[in-house]
Amino acid sequence: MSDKKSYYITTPIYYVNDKPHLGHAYTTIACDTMARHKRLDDYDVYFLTGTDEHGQKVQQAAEAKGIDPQTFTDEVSQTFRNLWPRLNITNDDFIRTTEDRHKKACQALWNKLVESGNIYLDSYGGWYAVRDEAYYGEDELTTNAAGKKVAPSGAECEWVEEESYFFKLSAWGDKLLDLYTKNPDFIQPDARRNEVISFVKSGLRDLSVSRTRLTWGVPVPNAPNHVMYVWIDALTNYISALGYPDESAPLYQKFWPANVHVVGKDILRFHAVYWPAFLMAAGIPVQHKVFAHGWWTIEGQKMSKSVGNVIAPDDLINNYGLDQSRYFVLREVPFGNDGDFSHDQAIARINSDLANGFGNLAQRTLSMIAKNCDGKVPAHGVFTKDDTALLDECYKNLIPNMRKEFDKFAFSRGLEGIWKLVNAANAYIDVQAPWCLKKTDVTRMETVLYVLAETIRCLGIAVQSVVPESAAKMLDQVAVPMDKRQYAHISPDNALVTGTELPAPTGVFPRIQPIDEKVA
Ligand code: ME8
Repeated sequence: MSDKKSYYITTPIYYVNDKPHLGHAYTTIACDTMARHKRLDDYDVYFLTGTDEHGQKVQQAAEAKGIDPQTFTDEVSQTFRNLWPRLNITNDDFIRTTEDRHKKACQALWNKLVESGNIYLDSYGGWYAVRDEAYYGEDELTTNAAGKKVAPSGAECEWVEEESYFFKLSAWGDKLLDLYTKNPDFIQPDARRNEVISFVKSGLRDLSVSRTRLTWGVPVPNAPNHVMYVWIDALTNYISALGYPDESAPLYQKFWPANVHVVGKDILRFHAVYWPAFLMAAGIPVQHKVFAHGWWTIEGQKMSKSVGNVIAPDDLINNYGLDQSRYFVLREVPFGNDGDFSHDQAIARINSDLANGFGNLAQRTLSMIAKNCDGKVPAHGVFTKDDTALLDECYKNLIPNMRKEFDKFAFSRGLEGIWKLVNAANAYIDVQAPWCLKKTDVTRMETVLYVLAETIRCLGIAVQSVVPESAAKMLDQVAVPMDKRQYAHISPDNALVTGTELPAPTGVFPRIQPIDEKVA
């Protein structure tokens, strides 16, 4: 393995009780963007996703379909696995919790927790929400119209009483608070961090970590009638995929502790409280960060099957195009905030930034080069102040500004910055008016087109993590070799070479017609 800096990023592993939708696509696209960004910035990246296949919720979903849980999970897991290439997701591995390598890791972790005195047998009586696969305290619950106890998430709870192994979570409160204090970036965004800190400060109860009423789970070592609580099983995926319990495994050595677990805000508590507590108790280093992003609603409503407004990832691709969808979800809503998906906003954003912004810039420049410069990178004379101002933005500011934002998951702000350069380049072409220079000063026209083509090269490199396919097309059109597409190549040393033959230009970001117009 190389000695480049390492970067390990994970998505949640998704439940297989249902098909993938916009929410799953969103987290995975964001992680993919970060993984690509880091690779372009010369990191060795490991990017993990997968499926969470045990637990009561999955068992019930299989029973409802009348098939055995393994057949059921094989099928649904495959729909996730098939989806990711369609969204151009570059995960390095796909972990399933029903794999032997994973079960082995869970049992090894369990044994460590037993050996360190953190697990004891008792009996459990409490409220459990199957939908959330979570236990709740009486004080957290409300009662709905049907008289059922309801968790803060809206999920109905049932009273569960059984023999159970417990994890001594109550002993880890101070250590967790210490962890958050020493690592102020451990939980991001900051508002979420405060939420977790007050939850921990309010006092932690020991956690029931095994079930006897369920068979669909990882067996607890030496306790044949117990299976592990689905969350201790699920969280372990982050290390089982790296080869744990073999701590000398090359992937484990290189990539653990993870740089970041990216999750939705719904499952922050599991990642920022339970998981680091399990790890500390087992003597395993804790991940560096948890980033909890916000929640999408659809045209102001919660996404739900009963409302019939669930957006399937394929709908996104069919309606807007893949890169357009990736761009929209990352640009429209600051990562961390909740967002509302609106069809009109999607079209407006895609048309203004991609079709009229970047697409138009490339189209105008490249078609002029095709017609007036023999389809080759033009020569350039001495650069004027305006030329240098634009090129300096590319060479000196584009990547540092973007890196500053992307490294904090501030994709929206990072893209806003990149589009300032797109707009500056469009303003430059309007002011320089190469179509007029064509008649008055061909040498100057060539210089202007050179500066624009070079700007397109730099922009194409910069946007690859967000719109990979379109950026590749853009870079092909200015004939950038495949091995010259890293951020480090945005420098005058790698500038376009006069005389290089360019392929015939083709539009990269078409204007999208509103769906009603398409039908009409
Ligand atoms: O919780 N908006 O799996 P899950 C944004 N198996 N993101 C959304 C979303 C929405 N409306 N809906 C879902 C689980 N998500 C566990 C995880 S990890 C060790 C185990 C995304 O299938 C978001 O990332 O319910 C959320 O955290 C995740 O899907 C929940 O997926």
